[in-house]
Amino acid sequence: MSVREAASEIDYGPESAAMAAYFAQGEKKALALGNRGPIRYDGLGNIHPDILEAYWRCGFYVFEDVLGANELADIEADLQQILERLPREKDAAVDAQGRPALAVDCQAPTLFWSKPLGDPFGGTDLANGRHPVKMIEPQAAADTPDEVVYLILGSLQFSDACLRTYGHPDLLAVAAAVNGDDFVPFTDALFIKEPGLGASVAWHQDGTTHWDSETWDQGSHGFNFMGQLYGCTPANGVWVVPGSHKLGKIDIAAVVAEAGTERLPDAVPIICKPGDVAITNRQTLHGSFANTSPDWRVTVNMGCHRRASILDVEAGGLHNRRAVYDADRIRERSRIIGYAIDARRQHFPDETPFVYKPFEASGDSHAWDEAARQSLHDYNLLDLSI
Ligand SMILES: O=C(O)CCC(=O)C(=O)O
Repeated sequence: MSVREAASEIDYGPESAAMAAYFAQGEKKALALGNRGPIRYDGLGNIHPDILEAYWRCGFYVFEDVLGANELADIEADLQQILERLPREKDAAVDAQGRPALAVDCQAPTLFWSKPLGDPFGGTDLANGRHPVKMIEPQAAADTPDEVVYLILGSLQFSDACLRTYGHPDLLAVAAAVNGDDFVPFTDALFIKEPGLGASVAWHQDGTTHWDSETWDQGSHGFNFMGQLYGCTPANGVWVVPGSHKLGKIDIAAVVAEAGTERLPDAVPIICKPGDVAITNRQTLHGSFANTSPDWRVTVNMGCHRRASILDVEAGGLHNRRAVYDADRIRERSRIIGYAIDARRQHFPDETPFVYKPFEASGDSHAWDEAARQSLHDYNLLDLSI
């Protein structure tokens, strides 16, 4: 069975017409921003300055056609395995076939559940209270499960294909151009927004640490790459308020109150085809609606920081336990970059692999093999959440 089996559209009840108009207007505005296209380089081999200008202006950019058909097929095959191995219900130790379920032996926060079309974080104190307003929770169909997994952290331990995407040389070149040659990982995730089931992620800004820092700027809290397996639409994708990453900490409750609706008038959807990869500044005001559409949205999410934003900073809470991120922890967590590059080199031998400058300088080398795969169990205990 393909994970893409069709589902029927769920509506927003009395809000349906307003949602449809919002989606249509948002899409039009998004496509006029001038922040999309293939990853391009200038004559010196640097990421093209026009791309960086548009990214810093808007707070997001859509890189088109980054992942080819074979790579997408590999990700889809891994996704299928992951879905089959999920606990058959929340807190179950086994999957639908009675086998030990995915992640039951993980200590790190790994599987995130929600009621169908719910908003598990909005209007709660969870995640340092960063999602102050609840989104609309449309009524799901009667025959849906009580809860579904919509987010998997530490996802690279479950998918070689996602690991290889992480090692994509053009994406890593973008990471270096935005966060510096010594960029570091943050967290990795799969967002799974199943049609008629997928939860919303209420409006929020991601950062928790540097808002009041003297050195705060528009890039202090890094970015997320969002690789799209099936593409994303206004109905199932992430929405962003362009330019909001420059504004500092936003009073989100006040913004929603002033708008009189969670359909924030300045927000636009990230629109992608299968194989496009968006980059989104974590300081932008962003969120996503419950997936009432008939289309799957599966995002391979790869977070990335500036080393200077992390080194010797004490933080944590949502993705990992509170800790001071010293150089040893950063080096250990950064192994994933080395493994990803090597896994990709083995699978795509005709591609020129990315050279990660910190490993070139330190002489660290990372061979992707079975022992390395085993060593990734629970690797996200060392996530670098700020
Ligand atoms: O993919 C989504 O729906 C939400 C993503 C998000 O909020 C994030 O990556 O910070």
